[in-house]
Amino acid sequence: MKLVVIGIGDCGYNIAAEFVRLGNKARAETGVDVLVRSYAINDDQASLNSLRKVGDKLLTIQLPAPAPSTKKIEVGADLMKTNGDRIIATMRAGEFFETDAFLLVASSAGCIGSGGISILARKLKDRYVNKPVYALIVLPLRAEANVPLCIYNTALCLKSIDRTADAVFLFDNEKVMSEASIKSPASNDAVNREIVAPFFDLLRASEKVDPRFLGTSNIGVGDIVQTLSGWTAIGYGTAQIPSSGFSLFRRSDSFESKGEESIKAMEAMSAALAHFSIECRLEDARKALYLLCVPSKSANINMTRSVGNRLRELTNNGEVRGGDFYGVSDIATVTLIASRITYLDKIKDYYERASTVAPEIMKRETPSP
Ligand SMILES: Nc1nc2c(ncn2[C@@H]2O[C@H](COP(=O)(O)OP(=O)(O)OP(=O)(O)O)[C@@H](O)[C@H]2O)c(=O)[nH]1
Ligand SMILES: [Mg+2]
Repeated sequence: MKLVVIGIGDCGYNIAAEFVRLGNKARAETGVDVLVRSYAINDDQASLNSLRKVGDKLLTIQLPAPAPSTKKIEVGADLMKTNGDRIIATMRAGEFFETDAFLLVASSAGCIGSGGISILARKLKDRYVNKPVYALIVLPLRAEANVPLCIYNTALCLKSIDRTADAVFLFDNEKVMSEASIKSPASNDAVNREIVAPFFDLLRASEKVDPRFLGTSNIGVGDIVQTLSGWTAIGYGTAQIPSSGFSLFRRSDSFESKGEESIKAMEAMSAALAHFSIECRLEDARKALYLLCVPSKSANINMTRSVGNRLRELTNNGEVRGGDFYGVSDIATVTLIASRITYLDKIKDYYERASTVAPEIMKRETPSP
């Protein structure tokens, strides 16, 4: 799948840059292009300048800085209403022909990104009616999550992007950080690497890869598009496959070794389930997708079936798509997507708390007569 990634605000532009690195890795390892272009949109010229070294797949677009009065989401939305058409005009529309989908990225708690993302998503949807527009939203850390403005911006951002984008990938900063054992929130780069990592196999497997990498049942761009809808979580996990030179008497095609390798696929699946980008219950997901990547010498059709059957069980017979492809290292990797999730504790909590803090925010922001 070929993406145009558009990052808005600080968090958005950092992740847009990380997608460039992911695109470079996909080209180097599999010879496929999964990133058409990344755009980084921000009001801070200095930070945009610092992205120049990322390479020419990343283009930066500057927004005028809003008046420093407030960081309310409405300010970011107004800024994008005024500048959105100019931003789209500066993009290389000729490249959108080969693009399968747009992926817009922002944090929910800030102002520029959280306010701008739904406005830009709407403009892109109106202009490119047949292209899916997906969003990737980063939810705040626990330490920030009690700040009234942060709750207010997050709830409004979620409400508006849910109405606009075809699917919304949710990433809980707190969950990503703690599961990757990232010590400090200052290490945004490490968090951002964790955020883009689950997209690697997914994007490259759905491209026309070298036949060496083709598995027993391949997924295509259509499978991803058919799966993605509404609130979406993504995760991936790995398991080391014992090398076949391990024992003199072990044959890699023996019944025992195939059984052992299937166990490794299930182990990678368990790791993926534990590393979803947001806490969710799979029985609340109406759609799901799995992708298994194993070295070709270890592959067998039962592995893929086992992963698919388990996902069907967990989603209560939800609409499940999936497939496999071959990697080069002795590792089994499982990528999982849970989509059209009907209930998420985190979202319910933000919506409830926003109704409590909204009057206070309004009062604070209304100029006295
Ligand atoms: N994962 C991740 N989170 C980030 C990053 N930068 C900021 N955040 C989170 O994003 C939120 C703040 O939003 P920003 O993206 O900085 O805000 P903005 O869109 O630039 O808007 P302003 O408030 O006007 O600066 C906080 O919850 C931060 O923890 C990043 O590079 N990666
Ligand atoms: Mg900012």
